[in-house]
Amino acid sequence: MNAGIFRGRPGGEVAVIGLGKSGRSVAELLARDGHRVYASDAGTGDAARAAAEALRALGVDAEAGAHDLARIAKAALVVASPGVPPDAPPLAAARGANVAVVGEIEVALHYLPDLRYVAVTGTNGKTTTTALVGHLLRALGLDAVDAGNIGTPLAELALRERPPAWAALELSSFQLHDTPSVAPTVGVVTNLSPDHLDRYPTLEAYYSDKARLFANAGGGSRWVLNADDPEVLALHERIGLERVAGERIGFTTVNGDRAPFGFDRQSNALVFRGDPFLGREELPLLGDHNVANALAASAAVWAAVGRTAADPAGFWRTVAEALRGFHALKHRMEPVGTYGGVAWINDSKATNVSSTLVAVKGMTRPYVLLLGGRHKGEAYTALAEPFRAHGKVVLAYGEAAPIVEQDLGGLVRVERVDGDFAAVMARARALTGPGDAVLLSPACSSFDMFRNYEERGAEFRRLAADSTPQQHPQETP
Ligand code: UMA
Repeated sequence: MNAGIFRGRPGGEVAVIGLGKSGRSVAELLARDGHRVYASDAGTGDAARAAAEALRALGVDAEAGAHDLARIAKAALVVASPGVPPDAPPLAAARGANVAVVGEIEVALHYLPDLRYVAVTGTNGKTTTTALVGHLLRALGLDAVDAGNIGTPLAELALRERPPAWAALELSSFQLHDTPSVAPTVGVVTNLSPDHLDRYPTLEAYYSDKARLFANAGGGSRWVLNADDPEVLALHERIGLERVAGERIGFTTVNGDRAPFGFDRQSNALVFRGDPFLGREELPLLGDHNVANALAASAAVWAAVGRTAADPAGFWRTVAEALRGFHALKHRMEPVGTYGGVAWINDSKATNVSSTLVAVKGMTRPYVLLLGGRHKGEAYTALAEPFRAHGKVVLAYGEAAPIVEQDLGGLVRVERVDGDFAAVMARARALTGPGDAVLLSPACSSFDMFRNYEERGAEFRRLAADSTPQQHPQETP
């Protein structure tokens, strides 16, 4: 039995809070190692019940529909799922009883002592950057898997008979909050802007969690940082560090003098120390933000393995070839089809205002913007000016509709749709014609209408196609 994570209270029970993906994997991992595990989820739905049943079959004492707070207060260790807010009753009970609380990633890292990993955090672009890093590592011949916030819990890798040697690990601020041992081979910060203000009391608190990436920086650490973002460059100060130990490697899309990895607009190429390694038009991703993501990922794999490559020219050839073959991810500016001349674009992953800003700035044809869902605390006003360039109408929907209307109503044309998501889609269809687009880039979470952003994106895709069954999707321009 592996007792190291128990910080002086070995022998007791481990309480796992939440039976989503991470809770399920980590409960299984701990039980397999011989620990007594009590896993609970407040949810009463089918998913929570099924998860509890599956875990019971593995010897975990699992329950759906309630948390036994007294039992949690007596645990040796509490493992929190990232979606459980710190002030939720089970975590408050643990803290009140001085029980250590860690996240699933912390436990998984403990069981993966030999894992080398590139940890990617930031407000936007971290999923695409993580996918790019994993794709590049594999192209370079390494045994690498994408994990963390991108979708596969790290604990799931620890459960494998043969865990991978490398991981491209996306870390959200929620995950960083509870991962005191984080010590990546290479750490990446893509950019920073306000997000999750529904969960964090202040922006400072959100940035401080991001800064925990640097908590165990040492002489051998390597940090890939967005040199165009002053918040990123000063992030370490949020946890009281004057400087971060290790090497800092910058990337820039603005000014090549700032950093070794850059976008040279004159030659329209991605460059390393002035030498081009990929033409911009060869990167099959839209928007400058994706140039930044590709630079960040290239810098990360250079820092991880490229700098010591026996054949540097071969390294850059492989990186370029892999970048050329990368495909856009689902729910991120994903064209789902053109029906009756209207292009439908799924950017359901845009769950904050800065992410929607990126999408709006990337639009080049007239469009209707679907904006709404569960409000996360940010104002929507910043969207007005870029929206005016090509936007026709903002359709405000879901719980956030009145706030969207209030913020944008006087600035651009806003229409409120009070019905369900099908009603929103029907209204978008009525307002568009050949040559137009419908953009779902909601700047809100999906939880008022859907289980998650993936379900929202899938419904968008389905309804877009469903509306015009007589027509077939064509390539989106
Ligand atoms: N719950 C309780 N008690 C509470 C509160 C919640 O039992 O008091 C339960 C809920 O009923 C639910 C579970 O806890 O069943 C919540 O689990 P979770 O939301 O942590 O879900 P997982 O399936 O474990 O997914 C998590 C990440 N989710 C969140 O951070 C919200 C996934 O990121 C991640 O892919 C997965 O772990 C694997 O690492 C998703 C996400 O939305 C994509 N991330 C946010 C984002 O990108 O903005 C941060």
